[in-house]
Amino acid sequence: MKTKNSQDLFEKSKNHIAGGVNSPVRAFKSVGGSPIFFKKSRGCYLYDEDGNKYLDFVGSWGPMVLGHSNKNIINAIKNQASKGISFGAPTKNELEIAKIIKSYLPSIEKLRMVNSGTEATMSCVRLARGTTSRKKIIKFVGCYHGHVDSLLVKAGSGLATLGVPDSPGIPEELSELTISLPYNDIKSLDEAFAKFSDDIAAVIIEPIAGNMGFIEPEIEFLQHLRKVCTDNKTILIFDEVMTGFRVARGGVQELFDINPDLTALGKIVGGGLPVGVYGGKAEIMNNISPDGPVYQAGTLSGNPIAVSAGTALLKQLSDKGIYSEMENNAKKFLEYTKKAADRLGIPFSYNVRGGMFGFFFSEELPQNFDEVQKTNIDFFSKFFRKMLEKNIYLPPSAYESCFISTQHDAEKMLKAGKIAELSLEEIKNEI
Ligand code: KE4
Repeated sequence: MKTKNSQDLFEKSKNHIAGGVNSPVRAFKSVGGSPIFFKKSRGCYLYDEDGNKYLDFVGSWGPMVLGHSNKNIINAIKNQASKGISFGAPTKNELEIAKIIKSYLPSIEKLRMVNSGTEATMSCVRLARGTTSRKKIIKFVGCYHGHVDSLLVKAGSGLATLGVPDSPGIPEELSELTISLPYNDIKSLDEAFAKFSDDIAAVIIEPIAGNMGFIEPEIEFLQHLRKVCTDNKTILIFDEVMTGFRVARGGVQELFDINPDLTALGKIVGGGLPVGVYGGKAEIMNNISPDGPVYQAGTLSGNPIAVSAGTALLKQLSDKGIYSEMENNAKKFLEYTKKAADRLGIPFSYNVRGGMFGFFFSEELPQNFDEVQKTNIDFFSKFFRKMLEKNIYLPPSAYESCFISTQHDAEKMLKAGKIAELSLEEIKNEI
């Protein structure tokens, strides 16, 4: 496959943009090779600068749940742009999208729009601390909530110990306020609450984890988490930036019927434009300025064009049947690939919910980050590169999840399974 133009663009970009990319995962560092520069997209396909066409399993990391270049979203963007780009003042567009979001996620009584998932989770953390006058936060190892200082924290040495920075530039004094626990582990959660209960402002979790590969929680773990937060007056934050409108229209909270106190949203809610949202119980959200003392603001928050794109997308989710259809289509790819892997003696496990799925080169599905690290990460990189050569664009990291759209029909997904079989046959001796 010719990718010379992409390679040249990457070399040039590295002289002007940090790492040559505007977000680290795009640089292909964990899978090797040079990143692909795209110039066009349509439906379930991406087109690169060398004229190659790819079946897209990344979907801009989630937003493209209706496929690329959805005509209603493009028309909404054009229509709003012709009237005005940004006013820095309230618009009725923001009222309209707020009502739609609340109708899809009824645990959200009041919300605030921001410009990214990171801003949404960062605001949830500050609001939780401001509301409870407590300082500590619990998160889970392998969950990613954006590049928020308080949440870029590695687990401490033992279980339920104070966190340590996961990046230079974050003071230990701040990281020590975050406790990072193993996902799906009720025992360490109870230990942390026993140790710090009266100072835990919030627990933040990806209610289905998508940033350590696709890891589903045990329902008992999530139910216990809800109970222990209620009992300790700790605010439960569901980070549904990835899972909102993705695994089900109402996210994981609809899927498992468990309501958080606050929810962070992003990705799909902006229709591909920069939008984040946080919201939840009115009694908590009323603490946000200007009505309350907890400060949060944003020049372009609720931007009319971004909100119009998000509204146009959300309005097309009226038929919840698209989620079971996407799940069934994803299974066409996954089951075919699993059968091929079994025939070739390659350990392969997978999981899927709605339009989101993940797979691991391991016999059993991992239940937490430590188990993910024991899967064959190196073989994933080989599989990624082989699939890319055959025009299938997987997420360039074993620690990500795959996202499909309503445009990824059964025929295309079955064809992708056959390409995966060919790919596995060509690299089976490298396992
Ligand atoms: P953004 O600030 O990137 O809009 O959202 C941060 C975020 C928050 N919460 C969850 C659960 C997320 O998955 C994300 C961002 N996801 C990554 C993909 N794993 C975005 C891709 C990237 O960082 O380039």
